[in-house]
Amino acid sequence: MDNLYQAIFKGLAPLAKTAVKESLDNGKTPQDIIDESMIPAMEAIGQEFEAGRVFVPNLLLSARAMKMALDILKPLMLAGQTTTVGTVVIGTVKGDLHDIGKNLVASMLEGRGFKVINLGTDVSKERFIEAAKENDADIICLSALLTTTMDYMKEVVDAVKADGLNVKVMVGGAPLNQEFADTIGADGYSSNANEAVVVAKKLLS
Ligand code: B12
Repeated sequence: MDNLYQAIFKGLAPLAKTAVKESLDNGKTPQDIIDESMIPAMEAIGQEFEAGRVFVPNLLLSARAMKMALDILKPLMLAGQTTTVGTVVIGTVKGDLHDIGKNLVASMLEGRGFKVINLGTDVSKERFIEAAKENDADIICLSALLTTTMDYMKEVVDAVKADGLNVKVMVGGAPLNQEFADTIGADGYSSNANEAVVVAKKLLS
């Protein structure tokens, strides 16, 4: 439990900024920092919330600290990139405001050479399709964290098929699994941001 883990867990954004720089100075890569400190801290605060020991404001503070830290790492992950592997449109589906995991997936994809159009949260099927067309996207990535919003993913998949759009759809988010992804007719699924890159590359090949 290093300083960055503590800062995100406690929702202390200024401390998170200092701690992320400290970790970089200590020779850690952005990937190590995300995997070893940031994701575990978010998981831990999530467990505290589920156990009723912390509340929504604590989650918001942790989410803010997480975003601040990620904002510092993002340019470093993009440094030196010249070619684009493919284009991805990503968003959290309609009705859902969770964006931490989705932003991590977006950053990982960007960091590995994808052009990423991040539509944010509460995104409708029409907006996904419109953005995919506008940007000639190869993949649409859908995120959902609520059992009440994950079903909307099927609506997006169906709308993409009905439109005849030549684009793959990849889904993810804590309540999902491969079986759900198969059931709704998604082309790809991953339970985490690192594997999302592997799956996305496979979908393009
Ligand atoms: C932080 C949080 C919030 C924050 C969100 C802040 C933000 N900017 O995102 C706030 C406080 C706003 C919030 C609000 C709510 N939340 Co909330 N929240 C969480 C919490 C604690 C953590 C989520 C998180 O960020 N995890 C960390 C990230 C890194 O993990 P992740 O999102 O799973 O993403 C990873 C993978 O899933 C995957 N992935 C994610 N997206 C994608 C997409 C693709 C394409 C791929 C391939 C992979 C992928 O890769 C990511 C990185 O590895 C979870 C509990 C939990 N343990 O998950 C509850 C949780 C999701 N929330 C819950 C609830 C109920 C709510 C509220 C309804 C609460 C309320 N009463 O108001 C509202 C809903 C608001 C809305 N309309 O969306 C429930 C959902 C229960 C359910 N069955 O649906 C949970 C599970 C908590 C609980 N047990 O009660 N929440």
